[in-house]
Order: sequence, then C-alpha cells, then structure tokens
Amino acid sequence: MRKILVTGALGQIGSELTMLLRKEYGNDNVIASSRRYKEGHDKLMESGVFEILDVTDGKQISEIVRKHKINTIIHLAAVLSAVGEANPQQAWNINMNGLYNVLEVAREEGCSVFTPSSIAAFGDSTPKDKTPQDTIQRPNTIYGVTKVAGELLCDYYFHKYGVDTRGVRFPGLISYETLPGGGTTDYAVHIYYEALKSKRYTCFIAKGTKMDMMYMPDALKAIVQLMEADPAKLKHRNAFNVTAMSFDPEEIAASIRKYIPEFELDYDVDPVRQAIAESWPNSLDDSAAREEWGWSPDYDLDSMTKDMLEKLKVKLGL
Ligand code: VAH
Repeated sequence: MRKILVTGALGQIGSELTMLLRKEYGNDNVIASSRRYKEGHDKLMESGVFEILDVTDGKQISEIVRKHKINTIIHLAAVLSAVGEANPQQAWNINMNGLYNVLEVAREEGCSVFTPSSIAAFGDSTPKDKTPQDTIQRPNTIYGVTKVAGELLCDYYFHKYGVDTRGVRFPGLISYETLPGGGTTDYAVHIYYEALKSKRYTCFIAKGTKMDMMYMPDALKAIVQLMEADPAKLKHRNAFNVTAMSFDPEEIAASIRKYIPEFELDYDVDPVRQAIAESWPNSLDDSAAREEWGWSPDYDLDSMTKDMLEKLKVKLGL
C-alpha cells in the first residue's frame, strides 16, 4: 500500500493533489506538508495529517518519512520562475538542496520519488515549435537551471542507486482552487478571475506570446498515471514532456468571450516575465509520454474556460 508524503502540499498543485490522493489511496495514507501553515485549506487540514516541513532540512524529511513509514514522496516544494529571478540564491537553495535532501532520504529509506520539471527546462536555443522530448536544454533562468539540474539529479539517483524517480515537464497550470505562487504563466489564471470580477484584464505577457498550458485536472491525472505506470515501459523517467494546449493571451481572451462577450483585454507587459516567456517553447511534442504511459489530456482551451468560469463563479459567490 502506498504511504505518500506530499511536500509543498498547500501550493497550487499540492493543495489539489493531496485531496485527490486521499480519495484514491485513503486519507490516512497521504501526509501533507508545507514550510508553514496557510489559511484557506480547512478541508485538507481536516481530512488527514499535516506536518510542518522545511525541505532544506534533510533531518526533518527523514524524521517524517520514518514516523509515517512513507514509501512514496511527491516533491512539489519549489520556487517558481518569476520569484526565482527576484531571489536566485533562495531559488537554488530550495529547488536544489530541497530535491537533494528528498533524494537522499529516498535512497536511505527506499522511497519512490515523483517531482515535476517544467517547460522552463528549455531555453532560447531549444527548438520552439513541437519541442522534442530529447533536445537542447540551455535555460537562462535560475528556475530553468534548477529544473534541468533536477532532471539530471533524479536520473542519477535512479541509475546509481535504483531510486524509483519519475517526473514530467509541466507547462503552465491553470486552476481555480489555489492561486499559483509567482510564475510567468500566472496570467492565464488571473485572467479568469478578472473576467468574472470586472470583465476586463490587463495582461503582463505580450500579445502573440504562445506558451504551453494545461488544466489542473489533467496535471493531477498525469502525476498519478506516471506514478502507477509499468516501470518496464519507461524509456524516459524524469522529464516527460506533457501538454494539453498552447495559446497566447488573445486566444484565451477569445475563449472567455464565448461566455462573457463583453470581456476586454489590454496589456502592460512585464519585461522580466515577458523575457522568460519568450525563452520557453511555443508548443511541446508529448509523444513519448503518450507512447510510454498512455498520456492523453481531457481538457482543451474551451472546455477548460467553461469549467473555470463555472467553478470560479461559485468560489467568488457571483
Ligand atoms: C512558472 N507556472 O510560470 C510555472 C511553470 C511552465 C511554467 O513552471 O514558473
């Protein structure tokens, strides 16, 4: 039986993944953890064990893994792209020392590890359209550097020590439960909130800037599907390209206008996040994930927009 520790469990992915895992594996088999407690996660707190955990302290990870007899670590605690550029040293410390500590405990205690990489692991010299699974990876953000290093470190722990490491390269993730924590793709979440609240949005990413995106239900499905995949079929392990759609701000605005015709979009481009976005792919080739573990998304842009607007109306009491 899986006994799972989720790090970063109060973040955009972790807060929803923890609830899904508790439904699939049993409340008592999923331990949520975060560096500090945050308001607004009552159901998560009430439905199972929550531990305060700073992943930069390997001893804390080891104690929690032993205390709860953990055999699977889903490591989500990380600093994202835009916040990382504002504090590269903190990003390196949390993203790299945190992952190293998780892998060391997994090696000592015999745990499997799932940790996501990102399309941020690609840079300007990477082919931008239908970015291949195996290609040039020279990112110029500290977040991207930690993602490439993380992919290589996870591969190393598999080949050197036999630690069952797995992961995907996530595109921008869109969800309505928990706001994203300081990324470049966050505009694609904020735009839905503003469309409902004020029927207008000022976008910090420029017109025509395409990025890969995915609705959160598909991201959660990818995590569980890869975690449970037959290891004999995995030629890749820690960096599967996965995607569901690719759009620019005008295209998501057009999708919103199918439900809110008067929605208006204008721009106030943030040069830092625009530069990051331009260094990332326009679209990914996710055929390796489809072939090796049956990846296939359920949501496209319009079905995501429909569901996001419906769920946010309830959440915002509109
Ligand atoms: C970010 N949401 O914007 C994250 C993600 C591909 C983007 O890694 O930093």
